[in-house]
Amino acid sequence: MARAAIRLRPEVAEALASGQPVVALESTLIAHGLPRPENLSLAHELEAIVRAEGGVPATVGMVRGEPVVGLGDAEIERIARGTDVPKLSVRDLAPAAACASDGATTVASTALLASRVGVRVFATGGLGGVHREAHETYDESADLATLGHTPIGVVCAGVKSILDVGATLERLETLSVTVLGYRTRRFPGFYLSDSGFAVDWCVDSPGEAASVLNAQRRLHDAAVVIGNPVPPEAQLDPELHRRVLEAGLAAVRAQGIAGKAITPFLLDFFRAATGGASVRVNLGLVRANARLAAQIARAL
Ligand code: PSU
Ligand code: MN
Repeated sequence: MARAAIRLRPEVAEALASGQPVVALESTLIAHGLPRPENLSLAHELEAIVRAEGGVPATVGMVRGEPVVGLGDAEIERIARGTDVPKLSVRDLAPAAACASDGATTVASTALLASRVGVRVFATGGLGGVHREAHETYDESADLATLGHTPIGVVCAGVKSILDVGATLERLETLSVTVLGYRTRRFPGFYLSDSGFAVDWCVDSPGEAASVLNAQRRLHDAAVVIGNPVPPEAQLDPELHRRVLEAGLAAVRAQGIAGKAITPFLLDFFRAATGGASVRVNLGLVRANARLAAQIARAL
């Protein structure tokens, strides 16, 4: 099947050709998940973290209709500073390409584009998943279905705690997505260290995670989620989290927020309601995930 052209930064293409470690990074987190200007400094910082661990960073996004694995610095800035950069899930890639749009890629579209060109590890914050009112709204992130048929390792702090975590784990099981805890048997809870749910498998080192990725590759084409929890001392206070989430979900209903606007709305609601504490947790966990992803890529 002919595939749409994906542009690689030359350094990324060389690293892939010579088997050097490459780590994909997503851009929706940058464009829609974090306040400005921290979003741009984080985007650069994540690339520096990957380099410090001996890896080559490849931030993924769309520039003037071209899907890119390995945005240049000016392109990262364009996506971080742009005022109406659309959030592109997999189904949005084709229309955005056809109208030469810029765009920020979600976990789903980042994983897909990165895996297509041979990148095997990807770092993000928290996966999308089943929303709490999904029994009425059917709102389930395309992240889940895409990971079910995309062979890549995704280092994350679990799924966003604004979601129905139990239902999301059930869907990941149905979709045959492997879920590992990194040095824990508890599934991480994004802003919280522990989501309240257990995982069946645990790895204790980057080498062990790499062994699972290597074994998975010989078996079938689904993602391996590596859940890397925030340390308990760095998590958001669970009681504060509970209260803010309740208020945030009420605001979603009252203001009629729907579809792909819900996740960015709730993340920003948390920022405002926690006086920025949620942003500090989010920045910290994404940095930790980029570091671990680079260590795993090196161990491959
Ligand atoms: N992780 C974060 N912040 C984010 C996201 C992940 O720390 O903003 C983004 C990812 O791009 C993920 C998206 O794919 O949120 C989920 O959006 P939705 O629920 O609309 O599928
Ligand atoms: Mn959704």
